[in-house]
Amino acid sequence: MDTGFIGKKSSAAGGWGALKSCGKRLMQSGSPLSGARTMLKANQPDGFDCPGCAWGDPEHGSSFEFCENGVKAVAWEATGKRATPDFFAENTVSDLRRLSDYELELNGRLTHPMRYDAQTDRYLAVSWDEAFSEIGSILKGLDSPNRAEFYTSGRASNEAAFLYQLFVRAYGTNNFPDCSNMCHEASGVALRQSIGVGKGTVLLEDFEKADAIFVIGQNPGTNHPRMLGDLRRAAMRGARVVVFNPIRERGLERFSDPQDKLEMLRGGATDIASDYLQPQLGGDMAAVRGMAKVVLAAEDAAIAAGLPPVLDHAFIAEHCAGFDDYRKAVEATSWAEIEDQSGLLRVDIERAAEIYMKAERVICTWAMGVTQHLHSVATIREISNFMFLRGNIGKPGAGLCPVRGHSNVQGDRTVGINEKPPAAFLDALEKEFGFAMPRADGHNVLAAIGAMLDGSAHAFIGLGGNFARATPDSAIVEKALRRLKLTVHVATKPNHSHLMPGEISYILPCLGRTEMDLDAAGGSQLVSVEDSMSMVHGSAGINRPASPYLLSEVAIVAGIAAATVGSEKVDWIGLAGNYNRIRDHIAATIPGFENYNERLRKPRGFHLRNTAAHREWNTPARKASFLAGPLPVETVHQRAKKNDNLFALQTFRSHDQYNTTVYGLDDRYRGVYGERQVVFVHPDDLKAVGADAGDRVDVVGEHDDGIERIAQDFRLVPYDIPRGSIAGYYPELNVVVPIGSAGAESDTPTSKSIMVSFRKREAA
Ligand SMILES: Nc1nc2c(c(=O)[nH]1)N[C@H]1C(S)=C(S)[C@@H](COP(=O)(O)OP(=O)(O)OC[C@H]3O[C@@H](n4cnc5c(=O)[nH]c(N)nc54)[C@H](O)[C@@H]3O)O[C@H]1N2
Ligand SMILES: Nc1nc2c(c(=O)[nH]1)N[C@H]1C(S)=C(S)[C@@H](COP(=O)(O)OP(=O)(O)OC[C@H]3O[C@@H](n4cnc5c(=O)[nH]c(N)nc54)[C@H](O)[C@@H]3O)O[C@H]1N2
Ligand SMILES: [Mo]
Repeated sequence: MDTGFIGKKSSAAGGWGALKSCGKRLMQSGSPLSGARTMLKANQPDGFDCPGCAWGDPEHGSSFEFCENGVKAVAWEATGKRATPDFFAENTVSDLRRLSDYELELNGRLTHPMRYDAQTDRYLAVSWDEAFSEIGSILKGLDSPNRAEFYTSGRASNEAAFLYQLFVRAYGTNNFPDCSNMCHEASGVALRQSIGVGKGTVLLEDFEKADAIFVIGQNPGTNHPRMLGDLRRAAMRGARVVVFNPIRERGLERFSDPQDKLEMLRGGATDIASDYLQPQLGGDMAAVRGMAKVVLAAEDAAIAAGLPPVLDHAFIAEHCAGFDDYRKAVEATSWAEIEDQSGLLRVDIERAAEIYMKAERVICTWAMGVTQHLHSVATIREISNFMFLRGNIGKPGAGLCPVRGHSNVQGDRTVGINEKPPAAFLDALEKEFGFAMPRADGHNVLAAIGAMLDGSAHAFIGLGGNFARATPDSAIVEKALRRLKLTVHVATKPNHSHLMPGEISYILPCLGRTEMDLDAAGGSQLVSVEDSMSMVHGSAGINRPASPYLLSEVAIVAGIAAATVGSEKVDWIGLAGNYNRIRDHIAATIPGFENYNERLRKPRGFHLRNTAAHREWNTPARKASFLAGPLPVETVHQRAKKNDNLFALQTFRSHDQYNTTVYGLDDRYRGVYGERQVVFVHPDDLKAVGADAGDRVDVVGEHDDGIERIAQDFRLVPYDIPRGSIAGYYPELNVVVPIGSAGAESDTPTSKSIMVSFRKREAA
């Protein structure tokens, strides 16, 4: 579709555009040569884990194993710019608050621990000792440990995260709001119910064997570019790639692999998706149910005609529970419901189902387009049901693959960042460390926000991340943070959460992934991370630290812990001086980490065994469980389409950002340049509301809780998107994402289906 006035879109994802962008980033980093040398160590056995995404690393890596957006992530961290105490002296916090996320982070790396001075409205440099001791004394002074919220962003290493959870539990609470509460929580919840383990079942090698790969609600061209290499190889050997996405994402259509020299020289590109279905927002459960309906009907027809069965009867009989109820639920769902909710035609669903039935081995991947809805858990259960029909789990080339976001978000959960910790894990910690662990469930992200709003929370500690910008209702969360007694942010660069200080507030600057981390004896030491395929491997930085005053995240956690709970029961500082000792504790308390220190040093690390991949089912029924249920009565989109000026809004990522970190103002693959305040709308919807392309509007939240939510001044961009669905960028649109709308069972904010309307702005 010709979208007229917006800029030219790249014709294929990747390719020379991506290489050009890499060069530009390395130049901007201030030291292109050391930047290039840094990139050669990305995701290599002896290098660091790219802080970009959680996609796996191949066994026989190419000489470089990174992508355009990995380069951005690394250049962003390896910048020559510094946000020094002088910078904070020159700018009041109120001044800084007027900067955009992009402008703020452009100031570079933090160099000193900083404490907020309310009198002058400025951050002033302090010593680490002062910082630790004041933070410790405030935490000790709270009347209950449950008054503090301990946030984690998914970049923290296993070592930092394990020490952090140990400290927080020694302090006495399970309040662990975590970025995964806003991310893949629904995947964990649903997969534990369906297959008994909350992680994906495939390895990277399975992508070489699959006959069909279903990619649902995910934009790997931007968010997991190395995955495109695997999809491309699959497409080239004839595997079908079936995409479900309301938007035609460029990377899923055509991709030119910068790692393929011939393709680059010929200026060629490979078609990725063989079939591209554009469902309505929140329509995936209906679409998958539709495919299941086709499969079950084909089974009946095959039996009647005396042909071989379509279902994998041996798998269902030996491994599954609940099949009969599921069959009834599918039969009870009408095509009218399926078509209306999915926004897809029956013939298109049938075509996708044909591909599924012809394939012996199918992988299904998904990300935020599936997990950030009201009925995400039910949708993922439905994906599992569908995959069970033909035994597509626990065999080579087949399986379930939630593609994680942050580079160690999966590992953080594995090592204990969990507001609802399993009893067996707490028992193991008690045995290892000899003191009692808190047993009551703690707060997730939405509960932590609730506690800040009702005044029961008094302190917030953030191990990385940008809580105030990543969470829904950012305007409300900002006020809540500023009412706290203590706010502490461990960070590499200044961000807006730092500018919402509580009564006492600290910014504690830490080493990044790419930087050398020295042990007590002055030797360089390793941390470790777990990718989406449950591979645990080491990561050692190679760059000189951005400032001599930085501490590692592990050392910062240890400093706060020692000042808060004392060192009688745990030798915090000693552990921070030698991460091997932390790993020994992990090995002693968490299954799968036996001989951790030794296995970590193998080239690709080691794999954490996934029970479901071996067809062992830790579900209540001890089987792979078909979990039936009706479709949602009505999705936000179905409600919105009854009224011309109501829309279902999804908030997603541009090609030039890492979550709340904005690298630049372009979104090359979608043809947007130099701005982020845009909303993508179907041309007929523009007509229906009497607007023209390019008009500026306020996006008004229509969640019916009486709260006024307005995102001001967005430009309307006509786009190939289903009618009634619109899209725009996070975090700018988080002011209209309501905290009161959360996924059933996952409690994840519904960032991909928000009811909004447009209000025209007067021409300036
Ligand atoms: N460069 C870069 N890499 C990243 C990140 C980043 O910001 N930048 N973030 C990291 C993190 S934390 C995460 S979680 C991942 C996120 O990776 P993605 O899940 O790819 O992230 P989003 O940009 O939110 O894209 C969601 C995709 O789902 C589609 N979608 C939205 N709603 C629906 C729906 O109802 N149904 C279907 N079928 N599709 C839908 C959107 O059109 C879009 O293509 O990426 C990680 N990697
Ligand atoms: N509307 C809407 N909201 C969303 C989403 C959405 O799709 N739509 N996506 C959600 C998802 S999937 C996620 S994961 C969350 C992300 O939420 P967060 O994890 O809280 O946010 P990030 O933007 O990834 O965090 C960026 C900050 O991390 C710090 N940082 C970077 N590297 C390091 C490091 O090595 N160590 C430390 N200590 N700090 C570091 C930097 O200071 C930077 O400012 O947002 C969620 N919010
Ligand atoms: Mo995420």
